[in-house]
Amino acid sequence: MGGFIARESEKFERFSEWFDNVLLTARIADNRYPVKGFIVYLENGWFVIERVRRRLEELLEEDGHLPMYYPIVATLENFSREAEHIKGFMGEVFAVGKLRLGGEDEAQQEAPLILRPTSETIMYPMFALWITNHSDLPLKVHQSCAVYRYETKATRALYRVREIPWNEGHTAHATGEEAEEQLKKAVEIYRKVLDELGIAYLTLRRPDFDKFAGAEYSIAFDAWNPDGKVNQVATVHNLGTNFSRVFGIEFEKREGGKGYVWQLCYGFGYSRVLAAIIAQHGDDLGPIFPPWVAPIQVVIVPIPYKGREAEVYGYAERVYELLRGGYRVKLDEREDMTPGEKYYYWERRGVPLRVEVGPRDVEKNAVVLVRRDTGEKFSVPIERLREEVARVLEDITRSLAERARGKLSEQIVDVKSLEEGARSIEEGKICRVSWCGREECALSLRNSLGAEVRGYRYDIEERSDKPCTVCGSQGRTYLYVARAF
Ligand code: PR8
Repeated sequence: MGGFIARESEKFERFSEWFDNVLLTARIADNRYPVKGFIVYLENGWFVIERVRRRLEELLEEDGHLPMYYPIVATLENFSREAEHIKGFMGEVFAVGKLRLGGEDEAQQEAPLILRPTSETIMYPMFALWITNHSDLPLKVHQSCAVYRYETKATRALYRVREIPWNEGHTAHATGEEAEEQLKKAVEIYRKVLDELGIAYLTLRRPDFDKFAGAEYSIAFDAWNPDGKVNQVATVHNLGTNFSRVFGIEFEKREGGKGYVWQLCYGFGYSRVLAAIIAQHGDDLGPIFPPWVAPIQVVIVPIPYKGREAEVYGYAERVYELLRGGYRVKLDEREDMTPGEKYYYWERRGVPLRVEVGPRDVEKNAVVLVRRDTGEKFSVPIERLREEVARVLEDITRSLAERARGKLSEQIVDVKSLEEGARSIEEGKICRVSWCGREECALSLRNSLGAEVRGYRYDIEERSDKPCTVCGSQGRTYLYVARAF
């Protein structure tokens, strides 16, 4: 039986309204909390984040990262030790201290603490205590927590928040080469999770003027968004010995003598990944959750005809029992709603698969499966139910990913001139621009196109044989330029 092509014009034409609406109706998040940049994660949004968190942590731990938890506060003194780091973050730090009550002696006030905007300066003094010998290396730790940034750019639910739920990984190595090897593994782990979610993204090496504060260089995952603004969902930074020198993380080398450790840090933004899932896979009805993270994977809707209610409900129970052990399944037996209202209700909550059971299905010993992503409907004999559900859910995962990748390549355009680039940015495109490799040309692109230079490809080597779009000299590679959240 046929289906329909999912309609998704809303998110491309009116992204903000569409997104805000979806967050509430699908019970993902509520943005009305009265402190700017802080939101409430509702049951479905938090469920998805939890699933993603567990998968990411599993992969990190398989790779030898130790789970730890560090304090949420640091002294200003520690935070200020790495010069570039503090320069990059100082404008975004929340300070905390004892609430001053009337009449209290001001002289007794302690120096304010800072709320972690990221944890390098909290973890690394401890690393210095733990690492003394080459046998203590590598050290790899991770934690899922929230960090706090007093963002000055416009805040936006999930995309740019001031309380940021993330996972951060931090590693220390004996040599620069070992750190480089680990960097590739970290990129691989992030790629795996994003790929399993069917999110389509570019893996870019950021230009030097946009690297993480205190890093040698930064790799970023930029996911596409329907409005054309890219969404940086994760980053991996090579810190070199910049932090180990100021925090004194020194060790006895195997070959004798002392050395500073080589470090990496990487962060995976859970709220932005959730935003990417919603924005890339969703349609006019709402979100479509990839089955492995969906709060409800299968919903069963009975279609009770007059006089045959007991028969249909009994059969629906049987279907429920068959699926219950293997899936997150919901049997919707509400009596005050029609089947049609129930379809709409669960579609808007992103449930990837619906099972319909009516009197005819009871007679045939079958059920009807309906895919949320394509609307495709088909009848399945009950004895093949479990394997068909598995097959269809897998196919939904695959097809969401494929569709998202297709959109990414549609969004990227090759531009030959600055005027064409500026126009394309206005149309919500990601521009690919031939570049000579000089920083001043990259900076000039930012101004001419009115967008951000996101960097060049890290996953593949892209050689340009065209002239640099800015200065006309021989191009070396391509830069990706886009607006960003
Ligand atoms: C680091 N240190 O800090 P990063 N709203 C939502 N997500 C955000 C926001 C925000 N305001 N700011 C950042 N993120 C390094 C690596 C330890 C971990 C998310 O790196 O500053 C983004 O997905 O690049 C970003 O890629 C990630 O946190 C890491 O932040």
